[in-house]
Amino acid sequence: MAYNIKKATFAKSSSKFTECPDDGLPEFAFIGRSNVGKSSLINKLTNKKDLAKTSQTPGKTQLINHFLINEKWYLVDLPGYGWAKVGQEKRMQFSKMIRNYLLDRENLKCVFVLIDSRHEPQAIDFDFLNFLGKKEVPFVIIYTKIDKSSGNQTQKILAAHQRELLKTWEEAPLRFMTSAQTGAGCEDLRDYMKSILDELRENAKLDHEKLNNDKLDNEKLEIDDYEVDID
Ligand SMILES: Nc1nc2c(ncn2[C@@H]2O[C@H](COP(=O)(O)OP(=O)(O)OP(=O)(O)O)[C@@H](O)[C@H]2O)c(=O)[nH]1
Ligand SMILES: [Mg+2]
Repeated sequence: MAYNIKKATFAKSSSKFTECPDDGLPEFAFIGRSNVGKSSLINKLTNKKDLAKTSQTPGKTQLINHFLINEKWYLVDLPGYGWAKVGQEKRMQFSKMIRNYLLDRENLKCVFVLIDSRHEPQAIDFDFLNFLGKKEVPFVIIYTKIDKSSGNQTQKILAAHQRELLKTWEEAPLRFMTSAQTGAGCEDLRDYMKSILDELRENAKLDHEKLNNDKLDNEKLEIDDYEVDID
């Protein structure tokens, strides 16, 4: 049965990763170029039109925004990345805030990298994927706005992306096709998040059992606190 998001509420906006919620709940972060549709997709996934602020003007989301889902985990809306001109060179730029968040946030379970399904492969997205790969940050790719092109056109663009991905990756990363307009792909995405949360719960259980088997002292059984309950 499809996994439902029954409750979604705004939790907190943070300007530093150290200000993010410290309750240890698992989370998934949405990142991608400005205007790619991060905030819109969060709203569609949660069926709440105005949960995350959206805008036609790029750069709307400036802070790290946490939304609490079913009171057990978070969706995180991040600012978009872009190019910055450094001297003569153009360099990929994302703030120290995002970098620290991506590299040091322990309860970040998967990064969703959003890419506009209408565009040929862009260096900035691939640079970002390579950065995540090098740093071993788990991620999947989410293509957005598939309602805006024909199926054929989207397939052509996707094939070009696939070729580009296979230049770097032995296997292409997991990919989802979505639309925040029609809701396409949202069910798959929610199910995917649930599968990660289930796995976390299983692992927490196994850790707990192992601790018991090892007859470690009671203090260590505080692992109970970590148990992930998502229903
Ligand atoms: N047709 C269509 N429009 C979309 C879709 N997703 C987003 N949009 C539109 O694209 C624009 C940008 O959407 P946002 O969700 O604000 O984009 P963002 O990635 O959060 O942008 P920043 O916060 O500025 O980085 C808005 O005008 C949305 O209505 C989609 O799936 N289909
Ligand atoms: Mg946004």
